[in-house]
Amino acid sequence: MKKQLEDLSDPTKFQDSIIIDGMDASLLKQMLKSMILIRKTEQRLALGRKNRLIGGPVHLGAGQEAIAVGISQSLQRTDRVFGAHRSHSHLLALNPDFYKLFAEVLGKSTGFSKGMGGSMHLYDQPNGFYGSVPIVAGTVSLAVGAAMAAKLQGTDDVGVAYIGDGAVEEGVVHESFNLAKIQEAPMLFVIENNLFASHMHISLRQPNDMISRFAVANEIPHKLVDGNDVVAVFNAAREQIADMRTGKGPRLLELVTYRWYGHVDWRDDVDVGVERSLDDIENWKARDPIARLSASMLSAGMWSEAEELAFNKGLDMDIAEAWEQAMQDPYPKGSATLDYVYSPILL
Ligand SMILES: Cc1ncc(C[n+]2csc(CCOP(=O)(O)OP(=O)(O)O)c2C)c(N)n1
Ligand SMILES: [Mg+2]
Repeated sequence: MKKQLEDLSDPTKFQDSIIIDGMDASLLKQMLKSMILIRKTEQRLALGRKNRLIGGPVHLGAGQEAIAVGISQSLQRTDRVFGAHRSHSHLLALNPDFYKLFAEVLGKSTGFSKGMGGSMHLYDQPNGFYGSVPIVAGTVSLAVGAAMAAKLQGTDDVGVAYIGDGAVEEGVVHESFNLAKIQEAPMLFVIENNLFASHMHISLRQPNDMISRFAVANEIPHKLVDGNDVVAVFNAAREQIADMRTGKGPRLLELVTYRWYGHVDWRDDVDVGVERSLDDIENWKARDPIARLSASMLSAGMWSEAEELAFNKGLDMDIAEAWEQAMQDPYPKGSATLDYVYSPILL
């Protein structure tokens, strides 16, 4: 395999603090807190799955939080964001309501999709999250349609699709790149290149590890960034989204990252492929997007250990309370399937 990602895919690199010069302190705090909230929410989900309290599978994105958090700072509520099977972070970066996520994953009527969807069918349109589905690449063309609609409606809204390196192996993604370009749709293709699709490393699936080559093929301007550096993600996305809002057409952002857990559920030592060693996982944990931002802010005097301790403590309590509440919440009534899933109209 041709290795065009070079250092970005080497887990022993980029483990230090990140560059935050010129960044607004309150924005950095907001991004740090958002990443911690997503991490802790997913850790609670991991525990719920381990204890068999959650019935369906959960795909956790611990280690990848900087991507959704960095991008979402430049989004507005009327934008149209689409995810897939690993989308807790995509939703929580827009709406940090972990209680509604817990309720959804537990199948309760108070959840984001009224308990009818679970972890892989999330929906929060009022906050810009148009939906996620388990079908890999299943939402990408829908996102392009939503972006085209935003343009036709004369708004400055944009479409966003989070796409894995594995999803790019679905033909519809390439049709979507082409259509977005030919229509100059305000569409941001976010490639979360975590080097794996289920248990298979990218070297076993593709001749080249850099997904941005497909942007070149479709003449879509693109950027390739360290996905574990939230400031780098923020800056790249801000520039691209500003261009899209002023009618400059689609953009592609490739973020190189890694997931800490295995493909599905709470263990990191199952479904590992030949290339995923426990050493790699430890090295990638040292490239933790949260620890790197926290270290930079601590040394710049923008954040203190006491502040971090107090924030973590308060959040742990809120998460524990939300989990207990969601556990006690009711399941949907049987009639909910006709109200929200199947049409009650018999043709
Ligand atoms: C159309 C389709 N094919 C296969 C699967 C099984 N599947 C679920 S996730 C996944 C891997 C996806 O990899 P990637 O897009 O890189 O996302 P990641 O899991 O790394 O976040 C596969 C093959 C599926 N859900 N849908
Ligand atoms: Mg992947």
